[in-house]
Amino acid sequence: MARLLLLSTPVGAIGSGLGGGVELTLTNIARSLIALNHSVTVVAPEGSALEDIPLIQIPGHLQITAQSQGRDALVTLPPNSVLGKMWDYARHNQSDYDVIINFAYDWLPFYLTPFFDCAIAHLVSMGSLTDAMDHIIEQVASSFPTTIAVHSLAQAETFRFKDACFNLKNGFDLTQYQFNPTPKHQLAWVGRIAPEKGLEDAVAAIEKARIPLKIWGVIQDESYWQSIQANYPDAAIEYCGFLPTQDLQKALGESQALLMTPRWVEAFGNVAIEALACGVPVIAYRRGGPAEIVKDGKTGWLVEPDSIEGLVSAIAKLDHIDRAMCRQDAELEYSLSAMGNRLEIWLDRIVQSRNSSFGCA
Ligand code: HBI
Repeated sequence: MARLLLLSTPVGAIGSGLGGGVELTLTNIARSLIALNHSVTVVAPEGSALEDIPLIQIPGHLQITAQSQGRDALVTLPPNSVLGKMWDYARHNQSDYDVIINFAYDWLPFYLTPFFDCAIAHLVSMGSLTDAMDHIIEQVASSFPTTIAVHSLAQAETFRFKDACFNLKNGFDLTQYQFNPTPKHQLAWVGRIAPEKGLEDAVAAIEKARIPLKIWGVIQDESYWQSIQANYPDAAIEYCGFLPTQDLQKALGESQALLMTPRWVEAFGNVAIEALACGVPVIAYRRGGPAEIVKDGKTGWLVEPDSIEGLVSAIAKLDHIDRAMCRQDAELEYSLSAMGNRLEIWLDRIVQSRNSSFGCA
C-alpha cells in the first residue's frame, strides 16, 4: 500500500469543466489507485469537488492555459498563483507520501522535481505545445527516466524524449456508462468548444449528411462558437451544455456515433472511450490518441485528417458497426482495473529506480 498525493491542474477547479479531460482522468486514476488499496489525497484549486476522495482545496489565481500560448511563450505565474501554493503544500507535506503524481501541464512542478525528497511522477496531459515545457519535461525525463507518463504513442511522438514516456493510456469507471443498443437519428460531438477541437468540421459534415448534431461541453471560446453558428446557418446543431458524467453518458448513448475532429494531436480523447462504453461508434480523424483507440471498421471509422468528405462517407457506413463490439472493446483495455494494472507497473518502476538510486548514493 503506497501513500499517494495527486496534484491537479491549476487551470480550473475539478468539476468546473475548465480543466478539460484531466478532471475526469485524475478522478479515475484516484479511484483505480484506491481500488488497489493505496491511500490517495488530492490537491486542487478551491471550488473543486470530488466525492469520497480526500481533497485539499487551495485558494489562488488560476494558471492560463498552455494551449492558448505560442510555442515561444514565456513561463508565467500570476500573482497569488494557485500552482505555487499547491506545490508549497506538497513541499511541506511530502514526508507523509511515497509518490507525488503531478497532473499540471506547467513548468513549475517539473522544475521543482529535483528539489523534492519525495518521488514525483508526471502525467503529461497534452502533446508538445511550447519550447519551455518541452525543455523542462525533457530535463526531468533524462534525470528521472521512469517518471514521465503519457496517454498515447502519438502524444509521445510529439516529444524528443518519446522513448522515456510510459504509455498509461486512460481508464474509466465503466459501471457509470450504460450500453444503449437503440440510438436516435442524431450524432454527437463532445469537448471544450475551442479552435483546437475543430467543431466546425463536424458541423460542416452533418450539414452535408443532413443529420442533427448534439453538442456537449464548455464553451471556452465564445467568438469561435458564434462564428460556427454564423457560417453554418442550415446545420441542424443543438448546444446541450456541459453535463456531469452521469447525464452526459445517458445523452451520448442515444447517438448513432460520436464525431471527433481534433485540429491538434489530441493526447488521448476521453470522450472516445465514454462513447464506446455506451455502445456508440466513433468517427475520428486519423490523428493523435483517438487513432489508437478506434478500431477502423470495428468500433468506428478513422478518417483522413481535416477531410469533411471523409467524415460524410464514414457517417454513411455507420450501420456496418456493431454497437455491442464498442462496449466490449472499452471493457478490454480502458476499465479502471485495466488502467490500475498499468499504474502499478509505472509506479513500481518509479519506486524501484528511486530506491536503487538511493542504494548507489
Ligand atoms: N494549461 N497551463 C496549463 N496547465 C494545465 O494543467 C492544463 C492546461 N491546459 C489544458 C489542461 N491542462 C487540461 O485540459 C488537460 O486535460 C488537457
